[in-house]
Amino acid sequence: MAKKPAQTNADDYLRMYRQMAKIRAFEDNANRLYLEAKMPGLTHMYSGEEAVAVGICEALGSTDKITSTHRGHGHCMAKGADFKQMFCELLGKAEGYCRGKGGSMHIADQDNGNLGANAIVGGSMGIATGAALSAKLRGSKDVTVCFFGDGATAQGLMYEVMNMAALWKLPVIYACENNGYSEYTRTDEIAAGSITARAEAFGIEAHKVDGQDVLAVNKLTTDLVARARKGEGPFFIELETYRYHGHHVGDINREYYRTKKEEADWKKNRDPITNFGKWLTKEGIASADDLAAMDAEIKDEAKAAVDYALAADYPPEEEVDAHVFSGVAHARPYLSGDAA
Ligand SMILES: Cc1ncc(C[n+]2csc(CCOP(=O)(O)OP(=O)(O)O)c2C)c(N)n1
Ligand SMILES: [Mg+2]
Repeated sequence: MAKKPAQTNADDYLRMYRQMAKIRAFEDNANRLYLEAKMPGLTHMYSGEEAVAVGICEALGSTDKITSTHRGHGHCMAKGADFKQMFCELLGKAEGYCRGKGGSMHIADQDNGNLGANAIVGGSMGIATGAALSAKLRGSKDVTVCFFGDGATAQGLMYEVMNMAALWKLPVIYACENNGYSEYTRTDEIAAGSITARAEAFGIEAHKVDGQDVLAVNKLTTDLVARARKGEGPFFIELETYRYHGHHVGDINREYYRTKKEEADWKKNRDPITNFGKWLTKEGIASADDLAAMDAEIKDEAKAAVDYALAADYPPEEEVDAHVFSGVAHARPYLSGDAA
């Protein structure tokens, strides 16, 4: 188990700010790559939710595990992923985390304890719970955080694994990112009752926290991680947050399901990066100029990584059936020109 630095000094706060700004810069570039038709497929932007991923992942050590979602870039970056490898993966390049074969929704980074994003809503819940069972059986003391959205609480798997995790006291934290929407539907139109009460029904201690407040998220998670290591888990956290973009990058006309005013209000009043920046300046930890310089440096770093990824090589044709688990029999004839 790698040590997690205590949240006690300026460096820790500045690292959290930097991580959130890096996620925002990553997403701004990913969105641009899509709009300029340079990125294959589509992607789901994490902008607006940065304090959730960063507050939680900053409470974890490098050997602790996470599982992620279709909206997973923020989780990957917060757990230590590198700009260049991330952009390479989005663009299908050989240097990407999955050699360009996973794309936006399947990025795994085992070296940093990221067991993978998952395009199946709720699909990572079984993986996270299994990882926690493995840690317990091996006596490793590692904790697993399972990220998922409010929409995933409609999946039966969640209730199966929470039952097991509670019975077996597994070191897992279920982190529900409640951004108010599941695709184009408001959560309150489809989710009955309280989300935390569902976890409590299994005897799981559940908390609700402001997901736009990185310090509140980090403080709560640091405490729960320490307790999970001592065998007091599992735990459940519901984090209230908001996605600034549409469900995915192509969802640009959103007024039929939410107002422009609602989006503007969240951006103006509850932006996690702006608000944390204000706190840092108020506390004398950084000046506005320091933060502006950091933002500019991160933007340059992101742009350089995009340029690098655009120029990088695709995987060679010969390895089309390497590192994948299906589709090989279908792909071969097309590549060789033998398909009817
Ligand atoms: C099992 C399954 N059902 C449906 C979908 C289609 N789908 C993709 S994202 C999504 C909504 C997920 O909402 P939520 O869990 O709240 O996550 P958010 O997109 O808000 O981050 C749906 C229904 C899917 N990918 N997997
Ligand atoms: Mg949602």
